[in-house]
Amino acid sequence: MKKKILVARAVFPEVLARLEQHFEVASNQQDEPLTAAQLADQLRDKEGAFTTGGERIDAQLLAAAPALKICANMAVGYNNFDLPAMTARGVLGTNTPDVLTETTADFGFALLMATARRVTESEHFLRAGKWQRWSYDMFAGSDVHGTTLGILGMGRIGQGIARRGAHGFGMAVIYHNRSRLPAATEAQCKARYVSKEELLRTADHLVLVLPYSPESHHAIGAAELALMKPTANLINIARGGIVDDAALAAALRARTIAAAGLDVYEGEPKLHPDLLTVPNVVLTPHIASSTVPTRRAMADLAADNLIGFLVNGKPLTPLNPEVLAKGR
Ligand code: 8YV
Repeated sequence: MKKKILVARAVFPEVLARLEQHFEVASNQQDEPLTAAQLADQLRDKEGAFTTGGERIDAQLLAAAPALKICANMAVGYNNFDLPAMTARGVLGTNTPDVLTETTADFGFALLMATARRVTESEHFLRAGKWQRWSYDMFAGSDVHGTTLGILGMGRIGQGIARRGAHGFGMAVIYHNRSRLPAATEAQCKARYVSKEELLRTADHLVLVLPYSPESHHAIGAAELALMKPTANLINIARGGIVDDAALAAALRARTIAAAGLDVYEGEPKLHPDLLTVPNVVLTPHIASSTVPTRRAMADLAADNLIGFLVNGKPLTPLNPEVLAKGR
């Protein structure tokens, strides 16, 4: 008898077909996000769940899903998982590291450059039919090459952005992280470790790539923004909630920083209304990992985790391997 799983959001049909070879699959190909109550109801008799960052897995949901053994997230971030609660109930969590690193670093750089060079603001101007003549300071932005790139959160994606900045654009790279990187990694990235305060005060372009946790909630708020240079740009490809979006919108409006590039938002897909009216911000809808090959690789890895664990007993990228040690 095939085990039952839920695929909580729409996914590539090829990946769904592969899962159907191994499991009895309930899928949400119509892609209506499930409420917490609908998710709990759907998971009542399931052993596995294919989730995305939008599905919250917490103690309340787990209590309603007694058969659940694994939640395979199609994301590297897993702040939608209450991992201690999952571990307490013997439920394995898996994520999709590595397969999205370079693609996401590419996008971090794309957003940095679009922000510095005012790409979307100038396109809106053009589309609105406002371009009448050339002028010497038209959409004059910030340089990227030869400036100082600051990175907050120096994991795999942060290192990818550092390499691009240092080797491709001759940027001086500084970073702050919970722990300092080994000297060899710092050398590869040409990155220098600094305090958070020095990072904020010195960076011309500050890129946020740290995971969301209660400790990183509003890591960038009014006080931190006040330390940044008035010419600096802030890029957030990490998670909504790391930046206090109201404080950021105020800083952008007052031009105490030059501009921001945002891919993630507090309470997304809703945005703080002020972010929609300030001109000096580039806004994208959480697409940093979204290339066809990378999203496919993420979906494949999430599927491989389900098959690996529920069929063969061996998940590829477990987040709480202590569950495996318990022999469940
Ligand atoms: C996903 C992400 O698109 O991997 C992550 O952590 O933020 C994105 O790549 C998103 O989480 C949907 O699952």
